[in-house]
Amino acid sequence: MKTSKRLLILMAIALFQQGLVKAQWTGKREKPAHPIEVKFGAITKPNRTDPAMAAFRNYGLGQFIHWGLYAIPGNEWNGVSARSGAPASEWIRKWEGSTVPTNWIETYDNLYKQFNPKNFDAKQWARRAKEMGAKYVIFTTKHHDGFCLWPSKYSDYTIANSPYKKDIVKQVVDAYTEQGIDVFLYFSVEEWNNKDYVKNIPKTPDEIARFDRFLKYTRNQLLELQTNYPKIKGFWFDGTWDPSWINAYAFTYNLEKELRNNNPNLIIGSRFRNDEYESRHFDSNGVLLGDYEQGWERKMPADMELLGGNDWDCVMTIPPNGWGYIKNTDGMYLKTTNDIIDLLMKSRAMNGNFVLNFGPDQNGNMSKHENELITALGKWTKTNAEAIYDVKNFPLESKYGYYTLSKTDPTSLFLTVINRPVDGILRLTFPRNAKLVPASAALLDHERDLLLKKANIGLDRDTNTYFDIIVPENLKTKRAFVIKIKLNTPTISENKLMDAKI
Ligand code: FHN
Repeated sequence: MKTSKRLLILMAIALFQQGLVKAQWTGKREKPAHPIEVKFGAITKPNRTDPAMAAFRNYGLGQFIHWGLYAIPGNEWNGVSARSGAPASEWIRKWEGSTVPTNWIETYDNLYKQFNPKNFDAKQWARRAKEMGAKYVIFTTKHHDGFCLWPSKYSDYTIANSPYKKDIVKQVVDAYTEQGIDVFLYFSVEEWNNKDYVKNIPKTPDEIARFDRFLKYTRNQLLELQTNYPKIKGFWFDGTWDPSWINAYAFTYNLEKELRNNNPNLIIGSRFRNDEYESRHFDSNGVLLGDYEQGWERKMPADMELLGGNDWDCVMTIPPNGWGYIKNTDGMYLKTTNDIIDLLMKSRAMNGNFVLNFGPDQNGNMSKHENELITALGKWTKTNAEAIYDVKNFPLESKYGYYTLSKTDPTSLFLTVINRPVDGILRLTFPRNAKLVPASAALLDHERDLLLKKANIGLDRDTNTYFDIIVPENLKTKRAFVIKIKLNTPTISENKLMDAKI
């Protein structure tokens, strides 16, 4: 390598190590030509092959639930909206500006005295999640406000001290597990109202002592969750961005090891910790820190290249933002069933899971829109299950929608049609030298066979070959539909034809 290029790389590493250049959350990781020594890097190997991770890869659809004290205000207080003052509904404690109510933080921190969700029925939630087609749930045990939905013996700010009293986390874990839905516990490290929490790197003896207590407290709570709820499949960490936590890399490394030793099948995403150079999600050599990439939040990777072959999931809100309950959604765009189907199948086509968030109200009810989505999505996922679960990426793209390929039968290809062509002809483009090409097609919903013809559009020096699937004119669609395409080896006559000399 030329000296100047080497110099540039060394300078970049030096800036990175000094924290002057920070890695982005998501995006393509270039593996450096000269990896640096990383002591607190990844603990597990990328693309784990054990049954727990194999199950993760097949989940397809997940449900996220954000539930806590923020459900009581529902993004407003005494009729005044927090929209212009709080970053999101579950962040309402951080309400600032001209609209914030007097003594707001005190009011918020006392909301636990009224948390008594009279309609909460974990079994009903779980039944509905199953109906929707979710195979895993991520449930907030504790969000940034620090309120614990389980009776933690390490805090007084818990459900045990609310009028409701009963352990909500236990009910969720049991009910979802009973429905065959795997449970992941969301856990925010950052705590806004914990006196021991220090945001910046602790410097004074007092800060050092406080943050040390906070780290012990965090460890205790995580071990407590593991002990109380042994059925959980993983943790979904959040609030791990503050300099104090980033600086505690040796502690977090050991804690991850401990959690994994307690349960070798445990799944932890890339948000839990960073390496000794402040590199989050990926270590300084671009290696994923955790079992799957966990940075795709309210955004979807544009293409497979960005994913670098890592496992991943995308978590998504129904409104543009706001994970907790929002009483008044007037004027907000709420994603529709068709939007969700599009995002779900886009994720599946790129080997990822799609996780849809729900924010129940203070009584434990889902909103009308959420309920409608569950029902409509459930209908769709039931009909099209073959295209959603147990599938993987197929290395061709389609302008009509998304391909997914069965993992168990490499001759079963699915095309989710999002964009129905005006002329009713879905023209599939395959490379001329493809070993397997479309041989027959059928609609998944009606199991109706569709006409499939070979097309020859005679482009000069064309390296592709074309197959037309005819969509019947009388097929009424208000949602995307899936075509199951059976693949087979090309017939000899086709090859001959395509090879004909002129
Ligand atoms: O700040 C939180 C936010 O409230 C929400 O919990 C999301 C869910 O992915 N995570 C954080 C932002 O990254």
